[in-house]
Amino acid sequence: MSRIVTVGAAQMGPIQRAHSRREVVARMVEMMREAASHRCDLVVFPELTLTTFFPRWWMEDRNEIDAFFEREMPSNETAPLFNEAARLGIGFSLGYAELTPEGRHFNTAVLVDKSARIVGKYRKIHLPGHAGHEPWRAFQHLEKHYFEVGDLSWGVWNALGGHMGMMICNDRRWPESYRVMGLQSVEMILLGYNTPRHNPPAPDHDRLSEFHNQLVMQAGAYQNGTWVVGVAKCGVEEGCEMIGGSSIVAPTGEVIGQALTQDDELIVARCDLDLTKSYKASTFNFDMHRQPDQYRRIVEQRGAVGPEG
Ligand code: ING
Repeated sequence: MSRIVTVGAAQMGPIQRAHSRREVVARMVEMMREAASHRCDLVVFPELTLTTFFPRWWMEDRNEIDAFFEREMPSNETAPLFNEAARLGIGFSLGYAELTPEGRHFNTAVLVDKSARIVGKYRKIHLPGHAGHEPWRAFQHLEKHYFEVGDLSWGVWNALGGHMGMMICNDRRWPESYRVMGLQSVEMILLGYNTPRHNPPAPDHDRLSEFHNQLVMQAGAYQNGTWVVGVAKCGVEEGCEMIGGSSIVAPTGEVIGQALTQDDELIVARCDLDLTKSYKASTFNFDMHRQPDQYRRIVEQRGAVGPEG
């Protein structure tokens, strides 16, 4: 018995500041159609898919900033994607900058079923970078300036044939993100990322960007007995190179599909959700092996405190 979900990881190449949402959505519809030709059940789009990665700039004008946000989803510009998905009978996940009616700003992702209904929402919790303008940097990384910390935790939804969860970009570097969903029996985690190759505070890490990207997704998949689909927005955006390496990772920890370019590229894989079972029943049988009363420090303490106190 197997429960196959055919997944399309829709890696997006660069989106320049001048690119309209209409142009971007047209590219996404094209990839949705290609996914349909491969009989995909589900397409995963990157983080902040609709615009260039604007946290690379310091902005103060409220209107200039809010122009990068979506007030509704779907909107006039994104409706063609929802309509095409419904026509093709394909579910998808989509990352975008959310501006709520109450005026709150989040880095958000939605899970959309095969009839284009939004069945899940996640708001990014681990916001990397910095909150203030730091001109010494080659480019800014101001997610802490533009977004609030997400307030929806990490949910898992029974949709698209299995237990689906979402996280966004920097979340994938933190084991807690995977484990919160692992404790909800997640079978496939959908995530998008925008990862500059250069990390100004730690330039010696730059050469390891792709390795760290793989390492965290493979570890998260194996340690929680789940599929992980990580999808990049990549290439050179406004002079800033972002890594590709979109990957489909099995619960075994093995990468079974990977992008080769830094452009729009669809990676397709047939993912058997029942591959998760042997890990959840043995090595990572949480109920049998975990000792939560020994883990209190993880929840009660934020920063590290050494033995010298
Ligand atoms: N981007 C990066 C990421 O976590 C980053 C930020 C880059 C962190 C390099 C560490 C090293 O992939 C986003 N958008 O979170």
